[in-house]
Amino acid sequence: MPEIKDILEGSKIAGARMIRLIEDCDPSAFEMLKLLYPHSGNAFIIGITGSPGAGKSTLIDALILEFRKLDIKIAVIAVDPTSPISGGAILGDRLRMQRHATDEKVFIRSMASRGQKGGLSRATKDAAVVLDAMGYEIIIIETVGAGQGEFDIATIVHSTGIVNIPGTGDGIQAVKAGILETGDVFIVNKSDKPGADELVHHLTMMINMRKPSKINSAKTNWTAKVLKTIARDGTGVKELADTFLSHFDFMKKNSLLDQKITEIEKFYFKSLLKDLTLNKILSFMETSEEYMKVLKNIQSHEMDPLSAAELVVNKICVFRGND
Ligand SMILES: Nc1nc2c(ncn2[C@@H]2O[C@H](COP(=O)(O)OP(=O)(O)OP(=O)(O)O)[C@@H](O)[C@H]2O)c(=O)[nH]1
Ligand SMILES: [Mg+2]
Repeated sequence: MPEIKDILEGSKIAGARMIRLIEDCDPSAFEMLKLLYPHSGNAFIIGITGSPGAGKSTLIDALILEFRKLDIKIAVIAVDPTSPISGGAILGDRLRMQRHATDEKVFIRSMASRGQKGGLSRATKDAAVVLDAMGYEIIIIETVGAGQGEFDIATIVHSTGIVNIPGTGDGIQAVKAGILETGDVFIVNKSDKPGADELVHHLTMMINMRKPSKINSAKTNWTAKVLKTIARDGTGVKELADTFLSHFDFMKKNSLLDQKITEIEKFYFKSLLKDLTLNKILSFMETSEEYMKVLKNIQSHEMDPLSAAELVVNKICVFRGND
């Protein structure tokens, strides 16, 4: 069992063990997270997302190099929401960033979904809390896809970078998947390939057509940036690192960061509520005679399942609101 003290002192072994407990949905992780939480809240969390093979890991590897030049302590979590068991992609992620493994101020960890009960986004957020409490100043989360399925990276990070590649119709897909709204930085990677300038142009046009946020005035709205990179040789990666840092500064100066943090915490709190409520309901179902009675009534069509579900929920949940 990892010690809280060791995690707070930044022990990589203790941190890795703690993340393992989170992955395994170990109940002790929950108790430890309670103690770690007050020590978190200092890191800048970046999400890097994009289609499989877009070059996300190669790009993050190059980003680590740039952030290290600024002596920033950096951690990376590569998330694999698709495969239930850590597969080839994760191994690839690890290999691509291997050269940083011996750097004391770099921490790289892969996370597989392994049928997370609480959803992958919560487990990833939990892991980010651990890394934050360990003292990492920047945390990068790599994940495939954006705005798709249950795992929306933008709900748990401060800044979202979306990796696109030329010649794949990525620009059009971005519009379809609705990710234009969530991206803060659009990266046209593999710009050594034909069609990069067209994609930059296309994305810029799309971003200019984005509706300004209702909450902020146009002046305090961040205009998403479009950058060209060649992750393989590091071209454009310094500019990318600078753009993320300036986005962070911009958010801080315009009170957007507090707003973003509130959104993230609200999402985290809601997903915790959902999980805890579900657990309560499930354990009630396993033990209650009343549940068996309700089940029989449904089977015999004396009661419809909708009313039965309402009955169970109302019995268990003391607080009831409109949300
Ligand atoms: N030509 C070219 N190839 C690149 C560039 N960046 C990455 N690649 C190559 O693209 C392939 C996939 O790179 P990864 O970094 O593993 O891509 P990924 O998006 O992390 O992939 P998954 O995690 O599997 O979704 C590798 O063979 C890289 O060498 C680039 O800028 N130009
Ligand atoms: Mg990868």
